Amino acid sequence: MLDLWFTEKWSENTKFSIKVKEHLYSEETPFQKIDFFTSDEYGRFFTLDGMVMITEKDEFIYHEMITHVPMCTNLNIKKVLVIGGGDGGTVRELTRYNSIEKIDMVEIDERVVRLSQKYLPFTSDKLEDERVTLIFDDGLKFVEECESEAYDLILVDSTDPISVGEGLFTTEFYKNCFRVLKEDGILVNQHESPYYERYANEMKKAHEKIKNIFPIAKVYQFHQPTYASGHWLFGFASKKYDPTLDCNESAWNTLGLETNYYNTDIQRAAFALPNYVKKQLEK
Ligand code: AG3
Repeated sequence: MLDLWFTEKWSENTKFSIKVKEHLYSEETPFQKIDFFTSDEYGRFFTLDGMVMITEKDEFIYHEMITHVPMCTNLNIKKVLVIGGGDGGTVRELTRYNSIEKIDMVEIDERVVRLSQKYLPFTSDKLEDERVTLIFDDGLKFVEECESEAYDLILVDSTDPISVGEGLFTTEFYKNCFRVLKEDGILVNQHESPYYERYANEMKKAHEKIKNIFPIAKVYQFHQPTYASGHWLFGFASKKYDPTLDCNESAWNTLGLETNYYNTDIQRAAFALPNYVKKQLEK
């Protein structure tokens, strides 16, 4: 039998491939193309418009890093807004905090959620938690219509700024996030990658916009083997708390949450950036 490979173009001259055991399902929604696969190396994985969103083997890295960094910075976070995140992995990590009272998840494409509930139980199994409300709507429109100071934390778990993710990388969106956050609110957003030019350009543009709106605007890194170059970033924007100075390391550690990537040494270290990344962000 012929080998079946999933291949994603990382740059004009670079491709990344995963050997596929089975192509489980494929669907074109009004928003995007969704595919689910199984593989020996990465377990189950799913793609949007041909780009890897999560794999069973490495999703813990992304979901722990988007969640625990802001939570350790402010352990009093009670109301959280997740934008995107249809696979449920970000919500899963949030539900581990008993102190969180309310999680609203705004996902534009209901099919991503329903199909993740079917094919990706390891990320979607906490979407049923009673604190979670699912809203199927455009995140840009949602924050525009949302009342001011409604949330302590906003997590933007988006795709790239092409197609459906585009509005979530605009000044208008970031300004509304600022307004919708309480006076000590935090925004963490999917911030692309510094390595290949196409992604680095998006990283620079996003940071430029965010730092003009939030008094504290930083970028932190993590290793995501299945995203272009494996070197990926989140943005940390905040009205009051600095994630390297105000983090509650000992309090977070007494919660006893078991994690596979995140720890409180990484909380500080992730904000230490290589020179070539710093230079790009300063420009
Ligand atoms: N969110 C997508 C991150 C960006 C991936 N980009 C790419 N592969 N080109 C992941 C969703 C996890 N809940």
